[in-house]
Amino acid sequence: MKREDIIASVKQQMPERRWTHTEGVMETAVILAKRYGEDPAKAELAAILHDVCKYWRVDEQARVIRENGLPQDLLGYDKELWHAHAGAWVAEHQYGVKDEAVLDAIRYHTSGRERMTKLDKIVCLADYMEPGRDFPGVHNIREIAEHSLEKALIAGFDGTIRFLLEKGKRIYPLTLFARNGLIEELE
Ligand code: DGI
Ligand code: FE
Ligand code: FE
Ligand code: FE
Repeated sequence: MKREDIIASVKQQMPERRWTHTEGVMETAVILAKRYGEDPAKAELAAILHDVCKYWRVDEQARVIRENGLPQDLLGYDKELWHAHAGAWVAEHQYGVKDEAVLDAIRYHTSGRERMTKLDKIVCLADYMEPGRDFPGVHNIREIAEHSLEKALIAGFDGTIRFLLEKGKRIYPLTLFARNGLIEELE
């Protein structure tokens, strides 16, 4: 599917404020791609589709995971994790995205994963720091992102892990692997 058609279709599946977020992620992902030497077109395509399933009913998201052999363990963790994996499946099968690197960046944009690719890092970080985000610590993440993709993303995951601890929620193991992997890369 063409870029414009994908945009029109994705936009229609979410409330206006979520589309504004998506535009922020697109813009930020392109800036980060140029800054860190990744393909801006891939970063933008992953950004366009990263939250495509975010406003689907949760039972629909769960169905995509159940019926297509996606990791079933996700269903035992927070529902917020589901839209990323379901979204990658939808990007491939409903929007015809073939590029595995783009699909991975969508798939792991929430949890992260061990040994994240540069594209994974860019999309996940853009999601944390796009201009519309306003949570304690976001300014710090934007500043760190001027010089280190890894350090900025660690700061992002640290915030998410703290949030999950405070809420008494489970942490999906990939998030811990992602953070460990990023720290290892800096050593
Ligand atoms: O979809 P967005 O709101 O743009 O952002 P996202 O896809 O990064 O989702 C973030 C939410 O996911 C955040 O509120 C925390 C929640 N979450 C629940 N369990 C986990 C988790 N995030 C991570 N990284 N790891 C988890 O185990
Ligand atoms: Fe998301
Ligand atoms: Fe995220
Ligand atoms: Fe998002």
